[in-house]
Amino acid sequence: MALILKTDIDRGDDWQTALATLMPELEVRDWAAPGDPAAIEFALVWAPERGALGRFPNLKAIFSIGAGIDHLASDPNLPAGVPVVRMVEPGLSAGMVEFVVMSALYHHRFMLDYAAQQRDKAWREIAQIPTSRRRVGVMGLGVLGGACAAALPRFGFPVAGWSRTLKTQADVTVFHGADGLIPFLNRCDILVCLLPLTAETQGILNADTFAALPRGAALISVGRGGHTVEADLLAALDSGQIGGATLDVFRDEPLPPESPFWNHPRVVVTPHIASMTIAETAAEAVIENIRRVRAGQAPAPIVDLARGY
Ligand code: NDP
Ligand code: OXD
Repeated sequence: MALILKTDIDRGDDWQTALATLMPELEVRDWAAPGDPAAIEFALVWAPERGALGRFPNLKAIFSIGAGIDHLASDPNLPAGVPVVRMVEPGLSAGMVEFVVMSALYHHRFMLDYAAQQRDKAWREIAQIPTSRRRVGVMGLGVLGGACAAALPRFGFPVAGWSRTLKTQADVTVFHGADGLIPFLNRCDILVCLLPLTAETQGILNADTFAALPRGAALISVGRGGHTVEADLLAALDSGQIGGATLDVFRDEPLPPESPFWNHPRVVVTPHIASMTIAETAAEAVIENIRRVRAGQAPAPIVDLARGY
């Protein structure tokens, strides 16, 4: 029984160790040295080259190393009939909650203004407002968005969420579908995007969306770069319609040196690190799924490739 592993960051050893600890009989092969392709039953991958998974004729499941599966769904030659399983693991959720709460507090406490004041050596107090008057909205109430929407009320923020289908969640005002979008946006002083990238969500952070937010709202973009129409965001930042943004994901990654976001005074740029899969905890989810498949059960959660998430 062999698994082929492709990570994009230098985490190969973490995975090898974590998988070997839980299932010593699983042979983990490196992407660059797959050996006999017919022996590979499982793939654990991040951003494989298009068509490359087709090399393995006996694949029983494809595990995405990340929660997002757009890196797989965009492959027109993905092996047919092989379930694609997205990553749900506690380390990834915990990291995203940390990042989103930190970023919401950063904008709430005017830290962009204080960073500018520090550069100018200006000692000036900005009147503080309570979190109860700063409304946060989370686009996407799935595993990660739902966890963030659950954490934010603990700081006193009134929280709303928007999803494709109707959800219920304690302490969260819920909106859904196309009809729910504008009413949702109208009450977001801080907007968090944690949608998957699909045909429907591509370009969803655009001029119309920004115009529906209260003036001066902050954006925390942690889903995918393809959600944002970057020219529209720059225009909204420059006009003050968007007061500040934390951008972790971009259309082109790494963000090119010439991007205006790097030096924009109202933008915090991070290199797609809002949350990272932790091999130690994620290996448990992968091994549990391998056990399920070997027992004749379906792995979970399987992605609906037609829907895109
Ligand atoms: P889930 O699949 O659990 O949740 C997706 C949510 O988005 C669901 O609530 C879904 O609605 C909603 N949604 C999907 N399409 C639409 C639509 N057209 N309109 C409204 N709502 C929609 O995903 P996760 O929470 O696990 O992950 C979300 C994304 O976060 C990933 O796809 C990835 O792109 C990104 N990510 C970014 C990271 C980073 O470091 N920056 C790290 C990890 C993930 P419904 O509930 O009705 O199905
Ligand atoms: C993910 C990511 O999808 O890291 O998990 O972006």
